[in-house]
Amino acid sequence: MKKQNMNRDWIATAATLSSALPYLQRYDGAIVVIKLGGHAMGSDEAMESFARDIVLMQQVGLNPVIVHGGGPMINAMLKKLDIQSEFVNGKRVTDAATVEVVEMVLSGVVNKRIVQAINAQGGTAVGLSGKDAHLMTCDQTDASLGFVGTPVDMNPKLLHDLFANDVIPVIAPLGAGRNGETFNVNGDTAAGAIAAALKADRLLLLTDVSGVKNADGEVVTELKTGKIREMTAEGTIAGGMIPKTETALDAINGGVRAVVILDGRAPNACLLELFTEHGAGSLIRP
Ligand code: X2W
Repeated sequence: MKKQNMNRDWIATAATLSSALPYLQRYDGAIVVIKLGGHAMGSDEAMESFARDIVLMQQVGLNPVIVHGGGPMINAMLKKLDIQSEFVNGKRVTDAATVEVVEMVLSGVVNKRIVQAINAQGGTAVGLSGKDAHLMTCDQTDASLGFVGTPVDMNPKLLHDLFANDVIPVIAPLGAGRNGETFNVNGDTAAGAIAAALKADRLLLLTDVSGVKNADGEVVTELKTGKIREMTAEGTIAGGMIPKTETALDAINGGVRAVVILDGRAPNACLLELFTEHGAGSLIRP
């Protein structure tokens, strides 16, 4: 009996692999930017599973790029250092002391945790921030927010060089100012700007919600950009979802083919989205 069950499992595994062929063909050589938010970064096991999915993507011919957040980790460190912090419209008011902590936590701790997790699965990841190789130059977003930056000049050449060498870039959302400043960039904004600069085939925004919900609270699996604008005007899209859908619209305007908002805590979320008919979350297209 036991042996029979086991046989069935293996048969199911082989069938799953076989059914993935059209998706593997469709995404061969595709550039997929994955935004991993701080709230979607769970336990060590969840990080291991995420890293495994990323290495698998690269192994089957995609070019994955990770852009991460780390808001909760920054909050924890600011608290330890007794530095107060507040958000205005989803952006952290960032003074000189805060931006040092943001860089230390994002580039130092969070970035390296992801790099190490990918490398442990047999991939080759390199950790960067928007400061490296002129990747992301920023202007100040608004004087009232301090060192918060808006990406204005992107240089993705290094990323293409890394793809050519089968290296997976892992990027912290910090940018350089034109006068030597360090700017703190919202993780979603940075991911959208990087995806647009790469004219990515997909931008996956991994969050802690299952997708864009309609007035009845059900996840809408496919939306056009016009529908997003309509639902925002009606107030159906509100709160924390607004920065995500705005990022999606900006990315699509910038030349990204489609954006998916999905729950990064679900097991194998990226694989489910890319390699199965079922998909995951909300797919947003032009
Ligand atoms: C964010 C950067 C990190 C981030 C911050 O300081 O928290 C701004 O708000 P999540 O985990 O993706 O939210 N920057 C300007 O975006 O993290």
